[in-house]
Amino acid sequence: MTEPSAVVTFEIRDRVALVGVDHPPVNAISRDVRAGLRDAIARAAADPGVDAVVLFGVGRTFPAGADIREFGKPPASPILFEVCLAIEDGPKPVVAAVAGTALGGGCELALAAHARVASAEAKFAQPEVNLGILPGGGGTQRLPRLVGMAKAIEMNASGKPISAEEARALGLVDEIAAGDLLETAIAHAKSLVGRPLRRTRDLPVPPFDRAAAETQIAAIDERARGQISPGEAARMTLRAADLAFAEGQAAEREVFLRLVASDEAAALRHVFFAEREVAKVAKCEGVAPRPIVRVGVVGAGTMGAGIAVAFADAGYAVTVIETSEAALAAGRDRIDALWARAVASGRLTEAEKAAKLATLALSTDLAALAEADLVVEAVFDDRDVKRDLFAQLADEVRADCILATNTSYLDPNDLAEVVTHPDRFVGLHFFSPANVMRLVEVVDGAATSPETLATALAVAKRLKKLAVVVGVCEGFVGNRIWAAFRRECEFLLEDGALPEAIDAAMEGFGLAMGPFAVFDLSGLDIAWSLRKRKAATRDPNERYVAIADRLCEAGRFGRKTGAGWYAYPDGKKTVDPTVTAIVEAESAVKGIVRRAFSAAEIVDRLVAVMGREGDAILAEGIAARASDIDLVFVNGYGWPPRLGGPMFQAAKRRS
Ligand code: 3H9
Repeated sequence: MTEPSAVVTFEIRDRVALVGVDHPPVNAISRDVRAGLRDAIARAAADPGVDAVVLFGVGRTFPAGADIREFGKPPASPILFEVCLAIEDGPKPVVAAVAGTALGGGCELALAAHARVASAEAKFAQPEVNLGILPGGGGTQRLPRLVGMAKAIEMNASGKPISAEEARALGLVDEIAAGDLLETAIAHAKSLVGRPLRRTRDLPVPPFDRAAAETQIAAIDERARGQISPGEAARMTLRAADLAFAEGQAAEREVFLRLVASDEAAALRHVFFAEREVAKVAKCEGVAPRPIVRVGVVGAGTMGAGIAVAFADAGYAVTVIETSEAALAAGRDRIDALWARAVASGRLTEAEKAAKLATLALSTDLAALAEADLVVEAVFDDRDVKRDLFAQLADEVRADCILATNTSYLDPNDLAEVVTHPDRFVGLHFFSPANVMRLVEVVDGAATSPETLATALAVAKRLKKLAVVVGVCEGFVGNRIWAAFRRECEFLLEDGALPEAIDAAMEGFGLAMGPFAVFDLSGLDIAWSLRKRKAATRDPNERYVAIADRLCEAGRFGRKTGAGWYAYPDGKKTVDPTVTAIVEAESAVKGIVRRAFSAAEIVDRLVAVMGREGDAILAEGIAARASDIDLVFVNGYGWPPRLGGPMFQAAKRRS
């Protein structure tokens, strides 16, 4: 027997050994936890004063999974499935007492116990697929034996949690504790003493419809859009029906080791830790956010309506301001339409929608914001319009009200000049549709106080958004890198690639839609008018590609005009020889000899340019970390998490 573990507690109460995992903050199952559990189980088995074991998590949660920081390093003994087997094989009943979140390896520990008692608010999930892997502690083989094949495939492939109540209905939980969880688990454990142990691995997989399971798996592959782990998790779960447990366990281990070493898993781990890091903002350390209850949204166009819905959905009291009754009515209709969509998809009932609309305050008078704690401006992206508005707002709102701009391209420091308290001024750059897109760039202006920034971050969290703090520069992080990317796409065009080849390369790389298809979807006219506005001040030595201008001059503004980088006969995207001719003619005008580009070359060039722009952003202090930039693209620009983001990809290519 080794020394008592620092991360696994052991106590005997009333002839029951209480084995607690004590590894804050989430009791992740590190090597020391695994060794501690193995030793504690052996100690309980050997002690004649112990009849049964209760396994629990010290503090707020049952283990929330294997320790992700160990992935990517050589496996350290004992490995999780050995610990699970030690629990299951032991001579004395082991009951898992589950509070909080039994996730991943934590759920697998519970599956290996002889019974499970949960608190009412406990949750169970196998979220390994979100990290590009599959359950590696026997979860693919034990779960179907307890909950049936269809549900086990769903849980292992989706990673979605189920409640304690659902777990009880499925047979995953034996008892929900009405009172104290540990006391209930102790009583449950005592009730099992002297009875044959119910070992999950010895249970047969309940009969199921194999054809339905295969259809389910095909749908999982389809939805995964190139991510391999969900399909792998589903298929390995299905094999539980065909293999003896030990064989299934060995097969699961083999796939686990392959997946954990994959590019997909490395990228998804990067995103996981990036999401934890992004919340750490040095300027706000130890700073308490202000309480925010009443929120004003000025402007109820597409952005403003989405922003108002996002705030109302998060429970804020929202007042929407427009310039006229007609504009207000149109804004209200837009908001109504967004909630109607939620009703159509079953996320909201008609009654809930009506209640939300009823609580929304609408006004054409800025004085209606006199008591607002926060006002978000989402009016036309024009400097004079916004400065006028903020100057007026500053007179109407309380002196402690936070003012936020949703500008995409204007300089927030310039806008802040007109307000009386620039320390209460911040950028909240939402992405469209604002009630759906997870990203918000929180723009930390020159005068923004730590308290204002901390409040903006707390608000974003309550909106369930992913907030990335950025500094002031044109386009902030996302649009600035996107502009560099767009420029490089156009250089490629002029140098010899065609739009469809660039799109195919980027889709092959993993983006859901190639850049030119995206340009067509969002429309080419706004960028065109921006280019025209800047034409007079453009550096004549700067390389300028006029192909997009030629398309716009021909009235090709993208999908909305039926033609752009592609033609859309009957709405179907089609390569258009007219575009090919325009592209080739522009190369000829510049005397460029067009050459062929391989898909790999296109991807490398585009990723490299994003990486370089990102490096410049980091050097200027506009973003705090490369991983923050990656989150901008994963959450605001449709980059699949399995690619890790442009900075991750650029670094990978450099190494
Ligand atoms: C697995 O189990 C594989 C097995 O099947 C097979 C193995 C062979 N490991 O999110 P938070 C850290 S795969 C290490 O802000 P919350 C996190 O980095 C795993 N560290 O808290 C952060 O650290 P810091 C399957 C972890 O309350 C701190 O804990 N499990 C782990 O908002 C707080 O995290 C999962 O995928 C971990 N497993 O949410 C669950 N988990 O303070 C992943 C967290 O230094 N975890 N940390 O930045 C979660 O989903 C959330 O963290 C959780 C808590 C819901 C638990």
